[in-house]
Amino acid sequence: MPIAQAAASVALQGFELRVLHIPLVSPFTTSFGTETVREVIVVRALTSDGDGWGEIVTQEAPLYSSEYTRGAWDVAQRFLIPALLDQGVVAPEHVVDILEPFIGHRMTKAGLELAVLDAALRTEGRPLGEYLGAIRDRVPSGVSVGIQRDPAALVEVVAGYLDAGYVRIKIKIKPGRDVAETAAVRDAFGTIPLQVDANSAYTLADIDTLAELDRFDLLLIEQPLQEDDLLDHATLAGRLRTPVCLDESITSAKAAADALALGAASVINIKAGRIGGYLEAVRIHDLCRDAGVAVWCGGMLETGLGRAANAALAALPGFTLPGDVSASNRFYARDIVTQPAELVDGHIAVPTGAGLGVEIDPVALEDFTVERAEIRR
Ligand code: NPG
Repeated sequence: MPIAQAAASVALQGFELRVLHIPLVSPFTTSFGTETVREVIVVRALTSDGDGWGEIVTQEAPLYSSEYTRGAWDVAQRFLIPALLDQGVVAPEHVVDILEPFIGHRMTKAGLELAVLDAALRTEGRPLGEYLGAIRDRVPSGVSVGIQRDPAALVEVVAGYLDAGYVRIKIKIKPGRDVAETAAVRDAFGTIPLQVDANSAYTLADIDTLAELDRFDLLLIEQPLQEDDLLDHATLAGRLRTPVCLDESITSAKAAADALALGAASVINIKAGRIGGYLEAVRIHDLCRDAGVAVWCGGMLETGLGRAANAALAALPGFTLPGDVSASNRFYARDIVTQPAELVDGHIAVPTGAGLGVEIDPVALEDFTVERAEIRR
């Protein structure tokens, strides 16, 4: 179901970029490191009809992928924003074509596209969910749980999220912190919907360990091997009963089609940042739906801006598994929007207002800003 009706064009006057440092409520540990503060770039598109907001989900260091905040900060100001401002009047659907000559930098492109899209949809009074093709007004909410001190501590943290109402648990794993952790959660909570995420931490030499996870009836194992290990993922998928889901490897709709054709994955995690925007996300959704492949919406510790957009995306019909679309307070004591996402009955509401459907809290935005730049036509 491609975008039914294109959005209005906007007359771009400039962009404001801000690097924010937002403290996390608790440290978040993955196979590639521990975060205690979320560093993120907030984008404001300045147009003749009003502002639009987006977010660039890079992290401080290139540990999840090759992108990182200072690289995004540079490429946005040096190349991507000037290319958009050169055009003057821009339709959101053309942002990707205008930026296409610049290789990679998908998270930065996604943040810029979202800001232009938000500005256009706000002008029209049209909600993002409606524009993308959402069919639900709320989405089931899963939570991603970082690596803890030991299995007992993990069980305690998971218990808290289950009490809060999260409908699916994902635990982060890495070599040596996998089978015992998964067993502890299964033993403690029985048949809850459970999946694991390795963030590329294994190789095919670990196949026997990964096969041990088969006995836990997981929904899926996410990104066990490296980003460019498509063939190895296909080999692994042939040896596991647990469905293999790809995240880091899926950098575009083309990459998704290739992964499916190779048998490297049977489930796809869709993150708009990783693939260059919400419009590319719809393309992956559509091709997976046509192929009968389940997708779910990943998360990148988004602020209330990206969280609102993710809820809208996850409301499309092909998102048949709960996503990492959790409440704002899973990560933040204070968000930068006035209506942070809340968990109600295990779900997150899809915003109904125009564009992203959330408003910036200007005081919070200012308080978290560590650097600001403005680029005008
Ligand atoms: O709920 O926003 C969330 C976080 C979900 O675990 C999560 N994200 O590998 O999927 C991931 C991981 C991540 C977060 C990766 C930030 C990179 C940056």
